[in-house]
Amino acid sequence: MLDKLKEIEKTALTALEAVRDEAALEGWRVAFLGRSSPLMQVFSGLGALSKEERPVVGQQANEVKKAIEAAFGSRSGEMRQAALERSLGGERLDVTLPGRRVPPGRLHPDTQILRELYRVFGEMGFQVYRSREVESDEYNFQLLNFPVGHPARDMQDTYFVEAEGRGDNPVLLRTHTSPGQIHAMREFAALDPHNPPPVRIVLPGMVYRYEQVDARHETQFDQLEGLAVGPGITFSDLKGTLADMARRLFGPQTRTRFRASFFPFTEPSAEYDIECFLCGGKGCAVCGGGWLEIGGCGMVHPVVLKNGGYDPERYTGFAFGLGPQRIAMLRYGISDIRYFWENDLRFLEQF
Ligand code: FA5
Repeated sequence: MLDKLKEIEKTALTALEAVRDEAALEGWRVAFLGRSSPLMQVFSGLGALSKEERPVVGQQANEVKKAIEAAFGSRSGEMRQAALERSLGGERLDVTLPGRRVPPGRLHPDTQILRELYRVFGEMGFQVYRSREVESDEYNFQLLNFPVGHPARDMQDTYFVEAEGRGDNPVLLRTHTSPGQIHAMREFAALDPHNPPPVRIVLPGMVYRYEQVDARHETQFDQLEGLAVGPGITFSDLKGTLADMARRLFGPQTRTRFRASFFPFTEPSAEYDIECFLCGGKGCAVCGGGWLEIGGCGMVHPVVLKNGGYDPERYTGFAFGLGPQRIAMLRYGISDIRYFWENDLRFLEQF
């Protein structure tokens, strides 16, 4: 029986050398490893052998089976490789060569900081609300209490898209995210015009201004607007919310300050600064004078509340407009805002 097994192995391996294609290989597999192959018959006949013979023959049969299977595996691997090479026009494919590293993608620092801001404000109960980038003069200015010809419009030099035939309501690229306040309030107020629900939202997005570009000013940048409207909201709520945001982003020791300012759509209004912790408030390339202006804010003007569908006798609210890129500059120690949209990999790969 042992001789027979040796013979089976020899015949199988010799026959394999003559195999040239997939069909022949399959035929060979059926002949030497299939259910009615001589080897399998040895296995099925084991029960008829004597107690002494059975383990010896069984072990030998297993070894022959392993050898035949290994030969089948390597032959079928060779044939697959040959087929691959044929499909590549005869080019040799070295599967042992290490692959070429594809550098992993990463999030732009601006996206990273925006996501962090969504998280921080989300923890405080604010929802993200998206509004359009192409606006009308009415929404970008008039409903926000900038009448036509008002000098405060000079604060935001505007790119117009279409002016002809539109009188006092040209189409423009929004100069700030504040027009989203009106869209949002109107949408919320429409849910229940006699009893509009409270609003607590942040509105992210690109804004455009015809600016003199420098280390802290771009012509295209983004803002994160915040709006909270409800009965009894006060300036303390605004201060608490922004101070808390800075501490959640930069740590509990972060110092912030409010400076009185003017915006037609808030009263009172303030600028909001964070002390530059890169230089400890001494003044450096990132902040300029020790504090970095992060945003404008204030209590929503009664005219704006009314334009949004909220009765200023019953509701008050606060709003703010932050510069996420300015926040990212502080967070990562970036000294020039122009790096953000230059798409220089040496800059982007650092985040
Ligand atoms: C405004 O745009 C107001 N809409 C903000 C506001 C909203 C006030 C709600 C009150 C209530 P301002 O022009 O100051 O304000 O811009 C707000 C922030 O955007 C600035 O503090 C700064 O962080 C950022 N910013 C302004 N101009 C530029 C610019 N050219 N490049 C980069 N960031 C800018």
